[in-house]
Amino acid sequence: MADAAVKPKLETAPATAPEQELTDGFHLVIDALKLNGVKTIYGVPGIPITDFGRMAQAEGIRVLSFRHEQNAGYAASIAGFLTKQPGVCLTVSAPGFLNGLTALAHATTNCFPMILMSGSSEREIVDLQQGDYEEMDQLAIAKPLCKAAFRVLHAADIGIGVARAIRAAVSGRPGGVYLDLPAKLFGQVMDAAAGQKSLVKVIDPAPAQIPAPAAIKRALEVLKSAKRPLIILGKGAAYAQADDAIRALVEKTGVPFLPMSMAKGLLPDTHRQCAGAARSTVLKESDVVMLIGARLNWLLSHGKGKTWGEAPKKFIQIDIEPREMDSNVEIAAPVVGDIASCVKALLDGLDGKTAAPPDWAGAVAKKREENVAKMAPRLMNNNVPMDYHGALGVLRTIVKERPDAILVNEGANTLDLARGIIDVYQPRKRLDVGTWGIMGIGMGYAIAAAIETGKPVLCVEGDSAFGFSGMEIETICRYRLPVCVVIFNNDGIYRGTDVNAAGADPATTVFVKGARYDKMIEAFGGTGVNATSPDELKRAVNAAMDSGKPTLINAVIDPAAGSESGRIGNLNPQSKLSKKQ
Ligand SMILES: Cc1ncc(C[n+]2csc(CCOP(=O)(O)OP(=O)(O)O)c2C)c(N)n1
Ligand SMILES: [Mg+2]
Repeated sequence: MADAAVKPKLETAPATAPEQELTDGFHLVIDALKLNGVKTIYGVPGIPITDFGRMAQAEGIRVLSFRHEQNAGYAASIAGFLTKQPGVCLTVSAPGFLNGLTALAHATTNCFPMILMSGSSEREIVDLQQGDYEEMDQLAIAKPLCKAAFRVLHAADIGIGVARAIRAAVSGRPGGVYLDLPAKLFGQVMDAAAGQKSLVKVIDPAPAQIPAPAAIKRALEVLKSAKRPLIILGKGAAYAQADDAIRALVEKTGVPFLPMSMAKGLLPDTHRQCAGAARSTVLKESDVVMLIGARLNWLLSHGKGKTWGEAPKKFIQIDIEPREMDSNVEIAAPVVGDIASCVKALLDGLDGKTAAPPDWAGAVAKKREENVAKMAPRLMNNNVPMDYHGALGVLRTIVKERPDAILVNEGANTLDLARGIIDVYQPRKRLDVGTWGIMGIGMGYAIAAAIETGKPVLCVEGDSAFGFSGMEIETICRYRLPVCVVIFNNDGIYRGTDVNAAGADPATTVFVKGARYDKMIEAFGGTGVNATSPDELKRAVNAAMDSGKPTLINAVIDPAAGSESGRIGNLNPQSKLSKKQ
């Protein structure tokens, strides 16, 4: 069966040319992907792509089968972030496609290069709406949710279709691309040599975009005029893999830097210029802010309002997308180009007078040290039941001792507190909910992080967050991945203490009390541990990281310890009528 699927059926060659070697749509897609360096596909099999998955595997592409397409899609999206090459997700028609679509939209929002390749039903039937198996006009639905969408109808166009998808995903501002592959395409047969010739190797898929010298000069002048400068590093800066140049720019200027969540580790959080623990001070008091691959979206309060204080500010913004400039506030010095080229040009233009005034750098460092010292005793508490600080204090030490491990993090309190408490020491080691604050990235990210980097992965998950992708622990066990999942089990969303005063149903935010998530992984041969104290947690995580075996630790957290929506409770709409007592 598998053999029959792997080989193109030569007997279908026309009788007039029995010696002619043929290829088909299946193989042309595989060859096009391989030609362009795609090594891994994340997906879920089914009609019409089951044989495609088998053949791709047989041809040496790693095809990872998930339990739900959304998780495969998140895996592909983060593979794109980690590698700067489009992560590929493969889905079946209509329902599978829709399941993958959230991840495609997520990739686009987060500027991760990804290609969602989906099988689709017969065009003739879909377009006449005659009720085909899994009928859906997928291309039309995908279009508004991604950066680009393409459909290939002829085998001879597969090479161009794949090339367009790759280039669209990675060039300029990266994003999600949809590639529609109708069922009939896979079976189309053509001359093998002509097929081979039709393939396209994408040359220089993400061309450097060099900033204008005048833009660099303007940016340096604004920076030089600063009394209280600040650099904000976004995940675009992490994506750029311009780590040495960024570090050199920060260190040569002496400017305090604030890493956004997934930019943590570009320079270690323990770096003397890191203003992570003095965030509110630097946002309020800075007078010149240089944004490197960071957008002034909700995560930075749109660059205005209370968070940013009274002092007038000038922004320098480095971004590859010109339309990002002035999106929320005026940008005094827009620098449009790819981050590596822009940062290098700025470095070349530094003249020694661009350093941050020492009194400002000193004041920021002092504030940071005060805040770190204030937090320290809370992180050492050995309370039972555990609170977030006690449990995260343990994980903080473990990550310090294992700086090359990748940290995946989602939840509300579990996210916000872990982001602040767990220091990151190397670039691209912290992967989290991103721009949308999306729940469900956990297991997909963990799987892709392990596959793409070969490094051990530590997932710090709220119990609700984990539930969105929990079934993928089977996938983790099946592929024997070095993933340790720690579930902060506080019996619910934000807290486990809510009561429904009006009836017998549980409150909307609570789960089964005392649930034992650790038992889930045992069903698949993984290691489950129930940890009730920081000491137990520490032992269990260290054992998991040493062994590299799939492990799930149920960390029992005080159900009363969290707060509503973690750190972003202010975003909940309030009405005078419904205001909480
Ligand atoms: C896809 C999606 N659905 C729903 C939400 C709303 N939401 C935000 S945080 C959260 C779960 C928080 O609970 P948990 O993960 O247990 O973290 P805790 O605060 O309890 O530590 C939910 C459901 C979301 N962000 N994304
Ligand atoms: Mg919870």
